[in-house]
Amino acid sequence: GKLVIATHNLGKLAEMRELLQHFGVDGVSARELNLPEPEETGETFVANAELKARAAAAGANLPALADDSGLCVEALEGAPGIYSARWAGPSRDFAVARKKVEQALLNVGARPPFKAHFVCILSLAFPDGETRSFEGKVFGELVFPPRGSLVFGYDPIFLPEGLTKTFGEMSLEEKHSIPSDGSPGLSHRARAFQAFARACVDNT
Ligand code: ITT
Repeated sequence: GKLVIATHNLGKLAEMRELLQHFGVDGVSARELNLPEPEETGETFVANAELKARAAAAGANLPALADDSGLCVEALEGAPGIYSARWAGPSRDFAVARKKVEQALLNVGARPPFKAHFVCILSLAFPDGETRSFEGKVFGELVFPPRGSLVFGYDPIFLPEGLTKTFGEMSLEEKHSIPSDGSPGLSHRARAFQAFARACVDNT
């Protein structure tokens, strides 16, 4: 069977494709199918992930997997949170978004360590509307100036707890490794995929 990867974000698409390969699943993206991008009107990660998954499943008449994710900064009371993509403006310039986070921290007089976490909600929806969601989180701190050449979103400013490299300095394999002994993977997205995989196994 085919699965729609319900995202229009190319950085995310690359990561979701790679993570799905761990489970031998291939997907076709919402972009490739020319599915319209639904407006993210939800007030939570779960609401937005479910809205995107349901729209794609209905549009393609296939199961669809959506990801709603974002960066939550403690000193900013969880911002940018569900607005993480929108902080990059209509042209989706994340150099601008990263600067905005730094400026916002200055504005509130925050001092390092700038504690933050990434959240990823994965929602799987079926054409009949049935939907299931899974969560992954990773905690760490923000560093300025940004570090690394992999410049997907907020990766160059996020240093995961206990490590010395930012997500921007890691290869995709490092960021997404899913240990075979069942211990948690590194990224929020890897962890959400692990929760997803566990639920599939429990159901068989
Ligand atoms: P779709 O809705 O089409 O999937 P989007 O970019 O609008 O794409 P979101 O609303 O979920 O997706 O926005 C989440 C933003 O958070 C995303 O644009 C990234 O910039 C950022 N983000 C999420 N996961 C990230 C990661 O692993 N590394 C860096 N930034 C990330």
